[in-house]
Amino acid sequence: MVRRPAALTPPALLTSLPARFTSRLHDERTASWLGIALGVSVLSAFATGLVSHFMQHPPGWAQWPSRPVNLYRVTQGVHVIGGLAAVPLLLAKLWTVYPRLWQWPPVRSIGHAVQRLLVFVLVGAALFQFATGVLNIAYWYPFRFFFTTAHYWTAYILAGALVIHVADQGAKARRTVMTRPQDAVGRRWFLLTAAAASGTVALTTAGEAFTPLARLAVLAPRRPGTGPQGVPVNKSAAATGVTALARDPGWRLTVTGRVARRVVLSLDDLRALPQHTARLPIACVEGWSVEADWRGVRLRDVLRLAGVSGDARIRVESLERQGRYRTSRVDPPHWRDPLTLLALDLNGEPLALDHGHPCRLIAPNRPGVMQTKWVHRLVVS
Ligand SMILES: Nc1nc2c(c(=O)[nH]1)N[C@H]1C(S)=C(S)[C@@H](COP(=O)(O)O)O[C@H]1N2
Ligand SMILES: [Mo]
Repeated sequence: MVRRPAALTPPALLTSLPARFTSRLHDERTASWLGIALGVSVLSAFATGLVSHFMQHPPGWAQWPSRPVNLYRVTQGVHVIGGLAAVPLLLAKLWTVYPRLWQWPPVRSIGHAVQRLLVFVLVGAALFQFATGVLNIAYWYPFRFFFTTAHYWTAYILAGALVIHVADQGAKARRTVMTRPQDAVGRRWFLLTAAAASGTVALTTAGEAFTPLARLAVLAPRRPGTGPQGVPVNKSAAATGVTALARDPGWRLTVTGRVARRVVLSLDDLRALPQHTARLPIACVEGWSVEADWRGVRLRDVLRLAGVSGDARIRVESLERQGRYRTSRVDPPHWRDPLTLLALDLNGEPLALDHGHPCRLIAPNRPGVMQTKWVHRLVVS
């Protein structure tokens, strides 16, 4: 049995507080409904986030399939748009439960202390994920750590804390929502408002991935129809410092490494090879995606010229001298796919400089960061 220390009396401010939390919405039922909605959104953000992480950093032994073509577009759309839509739900939930912050005595037992600590970890991790996700979409990095790494590892903390929280509170929440509610009207309005706020966020960002809604996507910095050739640009040629090299008529594409023959091709050589068209999306990790008509040479045709065999792994290198996304790895399912192109044209015109002129990689079911622009070398291993 835990004995409550008799000497511990609450400060005057705290004794007066409960009287101020007069709203009946600070109740179990509201908290439970919001908790269930949040649990579902956080877990789907976690699952789709893992897909994105392991597509970009596949372990050596694993290879992703190149189909379905739009898989990554969908998982990343769910991740970003669903994550953003969960923000109003989290704010509503925090408002509902915040009076508990001042409960007295602050800890009743070791179990209670652990439980409270866990809630702080849960809330802290959730706020961190939402804040860093939003800042990353805005390209604003006021922090010293690297976004991707921090967002990835915090996801495990958040998911772990959530699983324990559900194990601890899930049954109670379920019981609460199953019982017949009393005084339901105010609560229903509050929950509907939270749902409407969440729906509004979804509606004003979904157009970044779902083209028919593009005009509504006022909250999305990048959306279909913006940018040269109707496709947004994340990193321009000027920003990466490749302009002069990309415009140089002496540009050549080299295939090297574990090849039967080293191959060197000019832009005219590439245009002289069989040209193919593919309608494929660029699907950025930030959630925006756009479908476009790409035309160019099949990657597998170029590799065949160099006598590359079936299980080879390709590193595509851009003209960029530095930068995290100057190279990308292409595994057999992707380079053998007839839809994987070294694109020379976009939407019926030669590639704009900012889209990767003279030549860029475009492949199905692949994160945007791995659709390397300004390609100049294929290294086979
Ligand atoms: N060389 C190079 N390729 C790159 C990038 C880059 O920074 N450098 N950015 C990538 C990212 S994050 C995306 S989303 C796509 C965007 O292609 P787009 O600008 O043609 O729309 O290009 C990818 N290719
Ligand atoms: Mo991207």
